[in-house]
Amino acid sequence: MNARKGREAQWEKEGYLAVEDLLSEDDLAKLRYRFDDFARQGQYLSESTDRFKLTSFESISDPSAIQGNAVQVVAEPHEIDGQIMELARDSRILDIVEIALGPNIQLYYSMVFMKPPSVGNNAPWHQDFSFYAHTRADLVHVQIYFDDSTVENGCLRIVPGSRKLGLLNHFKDGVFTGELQGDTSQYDEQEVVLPMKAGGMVMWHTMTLHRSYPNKSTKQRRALVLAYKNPDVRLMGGAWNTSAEVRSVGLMVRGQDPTGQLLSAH
Ligand SMILES: O=C(O)CCC(=O)C(=O)O
Repeated sequence: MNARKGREAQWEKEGYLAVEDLLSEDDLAKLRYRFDDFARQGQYLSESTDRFKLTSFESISDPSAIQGNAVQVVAEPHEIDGQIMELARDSRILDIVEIALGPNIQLYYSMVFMKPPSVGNNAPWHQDFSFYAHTRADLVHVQIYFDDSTVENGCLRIVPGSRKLGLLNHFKDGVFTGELQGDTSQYDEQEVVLPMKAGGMVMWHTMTLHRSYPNKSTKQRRALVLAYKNPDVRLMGGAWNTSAEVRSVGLMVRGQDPTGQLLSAH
């Protein structure tokens, strides 16, 4: 089986792909500088903005840890940085995304995701689709690592094949929690731990169950997250089968939008 066929088979069966050595050391160096810049800009903010999501780390007792606010998320960095925009359109990434979505690919959103040393965030089991229901689950998330992502600094953990479970319950007492509810022990047992070297990428299906632990190491873990979708998949909202439904949102990065929605007037 050639590499592409092997990846297609793994994607179909397991709902994730891990690709090492996607970016070169040069690619990484250019963007690490930019990530440092984002972290510095965050130091001047006293509260989160639409662009910078700060997390307060004051309660952490480890004296070597960051104290006070630190940037955890930079939203839509491709809008403010040409190199990140270029990366979102990079054929090395899109060739992998094409395995999941086919030839027409839309960038849905982007995010710089930082896990500072000793404090980075805990993400319990969840399916990304629970955050943004669409008319079909033809969406993927890509994480590109700018530092080694290790067991110690809170690497990604996924449940292979879980995309086929459909959407599971993330509600408690009628309120959305962003976290899988109920007994999760069967998923704990099935999880695959995915440490990756800087320059590698993981792609997972929007229904694939995943989680990560906080960063317990002294090393930061920075990643660029790119969410892509098939352009004929529509965000649910309004009347789903009429022209009044919510319009497709995003930037075409490969192929065409067969629905014409991005150009249509309604
Ligand atoms: O990489 C992580 O630590 C968690 C990422 C995650 O859960 C997500 O992007 O949905």
